[in-house]
Amino acid sequence: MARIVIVSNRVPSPNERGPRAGGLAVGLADALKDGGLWFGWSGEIAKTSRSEVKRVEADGITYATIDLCQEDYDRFYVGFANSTLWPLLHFRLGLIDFKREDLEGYIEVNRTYAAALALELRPDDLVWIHDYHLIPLGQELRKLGVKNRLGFFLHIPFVPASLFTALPQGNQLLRAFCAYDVVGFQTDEHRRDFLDCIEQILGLKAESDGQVETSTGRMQAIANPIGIDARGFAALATKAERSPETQRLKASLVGRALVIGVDRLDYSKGLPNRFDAFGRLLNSFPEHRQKVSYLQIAARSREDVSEYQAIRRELDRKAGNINGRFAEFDWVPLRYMTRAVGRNTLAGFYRAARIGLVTPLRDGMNLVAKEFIAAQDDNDPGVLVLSRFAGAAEDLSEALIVNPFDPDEIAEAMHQALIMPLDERKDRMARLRGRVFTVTAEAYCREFLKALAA
Ligand code: GDG
Repeated sequence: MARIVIVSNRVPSPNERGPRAGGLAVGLADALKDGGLWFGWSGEIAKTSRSEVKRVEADGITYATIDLCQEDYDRFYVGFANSTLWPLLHFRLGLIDFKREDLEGYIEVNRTYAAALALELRPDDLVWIHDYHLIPLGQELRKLGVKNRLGFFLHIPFVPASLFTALPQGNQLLRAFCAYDVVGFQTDEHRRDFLDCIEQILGLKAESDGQVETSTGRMQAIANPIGIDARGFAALATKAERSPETQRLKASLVGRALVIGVDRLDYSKGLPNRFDAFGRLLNSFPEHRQKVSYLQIAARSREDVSEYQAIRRELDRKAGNINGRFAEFDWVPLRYMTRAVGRNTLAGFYRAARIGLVTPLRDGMNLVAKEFIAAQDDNDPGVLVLSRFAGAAEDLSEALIVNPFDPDEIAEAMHQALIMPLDERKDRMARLRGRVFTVTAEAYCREFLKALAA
């Protein structure tokens, strides 16, 4: 069997047990357990220029990492990846802060990664590259003569051609996709938008099965939704129900219904609208006052990017307004924290919640929606309120699907969830669980690697 090589911007440390150790890391590590290689950035900033590749072996997997220097980090990561590509591919043209030197830094870092990775590769390795930081990596590997099967998966959305053309030198980036044998997207909508760009901007013809004849060979675009380790997460949640943290949370609710939101603190996640929606719930449906508590965990991320500082200030203000307006001396309606909590704790909190609020303005998939579902108690499940613009909505139609741009609609869905009879909650959740336990992290890896090996 061919060796699997995974490349991602951040390589998890083999011993990562911290609060962020996520399901995808588990799913991918599983695909590598027969002796694979995981290559990428260490997460460290080197003091001078780029350093050598560092290798650690654990459980049969080789983790090979490289540091970035400060200038690379600023131009590649903070700059082009997170201040141009991230807003562009989340439909937020107004937030793009493009600089030519950032694009140059982005290409240079990909070139450096390619040079280091090429030395690690064996002829029949299957190479699977992840996400928007590394789009040109396949093309840079090809320039070095690498002939291996190369796959790429985009974790975030893709945009229609009319938006993509806003990207300076976008043709160059689109051409970089053509160096891969397989390009994967979370949903069929993202895949279609990508193929439209290929046709309209590059003038190439896409077949109905997503195959594209390029100047150097064939590329196939596939839709392959990511999932979680649903069984593992369900077991974690059942166990965490009795944990001291979950018990403390339940005691603090004194019988009130818990509404939970869990997101990286990111403008794509629709948090201001969600806070507004909660305010409108308390205003328009006063019967729920003092009967619900909304806990929003919004772990800080990308604090070097100015837009992330702005959203944090906005949320601080909105949270203050809601609590100032509605709180009673013995009831704080909104609990808002920007610290990450442990994964076990999170699982127990999801299980204790009556409503899971997942209302991104755009999202590739959204794993929180799937974790919330996996964590529920079949006998007394909560209700998922889900944005129609999360990739997850393509598959999870039994959630209460909302337009995240309309806080009143979110408030109405929360009201509907709070009064929903037990039988309907059970019925909806049983169907949702059927999907989440089928489209798992393991199935995602298997399907992608099958397409790549074909
Ligand atoms: C990208 C795409 C796509 C969050 N806060 C805490 C915590 N988390 C964990 C969640 C979940 C993960 O982080 C977030 O995953 P999402 O899928 O919701 O979102 P992104 O980070 O934006 O991920 C997204 C994903 O890639 C995978 O393809 O679904 O669309 O944007 O696992 O649980 N975990 C812990 N503490 C926290 O405070 N332990």
